[in-house]
Amino acid sequence: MKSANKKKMEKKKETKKEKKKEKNLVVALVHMPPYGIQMPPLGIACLAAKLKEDGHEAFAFDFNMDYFCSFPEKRQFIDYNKAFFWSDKKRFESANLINDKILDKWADAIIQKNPSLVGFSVTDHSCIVANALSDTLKRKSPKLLIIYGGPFCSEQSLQFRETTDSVDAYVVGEGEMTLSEIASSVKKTGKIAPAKGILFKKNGKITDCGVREPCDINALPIPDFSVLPMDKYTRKDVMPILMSRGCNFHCAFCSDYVNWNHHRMRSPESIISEIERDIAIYGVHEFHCNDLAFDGDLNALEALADEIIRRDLKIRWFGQGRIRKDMSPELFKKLRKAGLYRITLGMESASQNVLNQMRKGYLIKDAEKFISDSKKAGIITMTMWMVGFPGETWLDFFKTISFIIRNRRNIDSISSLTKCNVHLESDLFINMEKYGINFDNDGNWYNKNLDIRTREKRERIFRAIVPLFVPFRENQ
Ligand code: B12
Ligand code: SF4
Repeated sequence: MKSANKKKMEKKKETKKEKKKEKNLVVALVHMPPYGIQMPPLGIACLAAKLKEDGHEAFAFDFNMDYFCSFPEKRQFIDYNKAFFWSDKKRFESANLINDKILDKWADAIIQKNPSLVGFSVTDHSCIVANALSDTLKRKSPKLLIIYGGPFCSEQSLQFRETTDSVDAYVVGEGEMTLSEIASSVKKTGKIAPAKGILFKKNGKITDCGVREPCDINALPIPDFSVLPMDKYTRKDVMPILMSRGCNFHCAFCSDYVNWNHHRMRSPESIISEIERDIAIYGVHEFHCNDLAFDGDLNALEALADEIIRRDLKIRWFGQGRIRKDMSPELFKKLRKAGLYRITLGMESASQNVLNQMRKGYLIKDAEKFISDSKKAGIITMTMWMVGFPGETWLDFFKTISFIIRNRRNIDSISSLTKCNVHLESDLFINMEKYGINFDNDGNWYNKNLDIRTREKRERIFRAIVPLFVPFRENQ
């Protein structure tokens, strides 16, 4: 009798197991502060779309937005200019940005959805708070599998930044295909199997599972924003979009090109289907192109412009471009007709000496022509600048100021001014000796020509002189 019961019980267990196997995987995607609150996070929408395409259930938690809505007195800290409070442990703690009550609330909200896998989208600024929430989650639900993806994730980050063993795996670069493989392995085995694009770190030991090849971006589903609290984002008239991924340049200070691979533009059909969906569902006619450089492939860009014009889509769009010698005045005009109304250019410096060291890949005269043609086509031209690149002298610095003054009629605004930082993964970091870079006790880099005080001084002078000629419009 006993053994018959045992058999019955075992059978029941087996069928339960089988059923669980068939059931879709529930995945929670988590976005952490600090981030922009104007538009939904595009990365989460891309990942949710892929998970749903694979038949899984995806939930998203935008805790940046929750923070913004729940703590009006702390809103200033998710502002662009205060983001550094989150990445510096001392400042993070002294400003009392997070406490156990908030972490408990967020962890409980996730656990309530009963996910098997939790994927955090993490930047260098959000890693401290993401680690704290991961620890809370693992304490409350030890079996939960936690992964990180996003700009924070690289082998160098895991080597040089504080991490927690609560995280089971890190996904490097484009996440859709790697997440898809992780979800399928968790569904089948309950574990994260090694796959390209994954880094594991346990007890201080990092295991690299290999580099994933770039995604075929036309094969990806269009981003799914329905998982996000769309009514909460402050700009209801604009949606983020990626027209392309990657960049073919290797600027010495940049780390973005490393994980995004070479430039690939989506087909006009794919981009337009997303635009039409956003017009139909969200009623928007303006698009923020989040590409590293939307003008990475001029033939593909022209094909897109032709199609937008042919379909008479009444849209406006803007994004970040690169100075290109081969951009013709005619193409500028066509792009304007197709809705491009604003371009942001990472100019950084206007000393040829510095541009060459930065590996920007263009001449000053090309930059002058580019901004002049852009302006003539009626496109608003915004510029981003950087002071204190390792080889920059005072003469180089003043050449930049003089360029801006000389070209003030073609530069509508300064959209950002930064002091040169040495980012992990960048050539400046990898080849530190080449640039003579050392670090002081506060973590600031210096070489024989430049230290933090000189960089700060250049920034002050720039901010004092340039607005007399060209307005600053940062964080736009
Ligand atoms: C647009 C943008 C913004 C917008 C955001 C608006 C919006 N809601 O869309 C604004 C202007 C607000 C912004 C602000 C900031 N930004 Co910003 N921003 C970007 C930019 C240009 C595009 C982001 C994007 O949409 N990418 C496209 C999506 C699809 O990519 P993604 O989110 O990275 O997701 C993919 C992968 O990373 C991965 N992935 C991401 N999350 C996860 C999670 C899991 C589980 C998995 C598996 C995979 C995965 O898969 C996704 C799909 O392939 C990036 C540069 C870049 N090209 O990525 C910088 C970038 C993200 N920003 C950055 C920074 C530093 C900031 C600021 C802190 C600026 C500052 N003050 O210094 C502030 C944040 C604070 C604030 N309050 O604003 C850095 C982060 C650096 C780092 N290593 O962490 C970046 C990378 C630029 C850079 N190199 O400096 N930003
Ligand atoms: S700074 Fe811009 S152009 Fe240069 S490598 Fe990075 S993404 Fe490309």
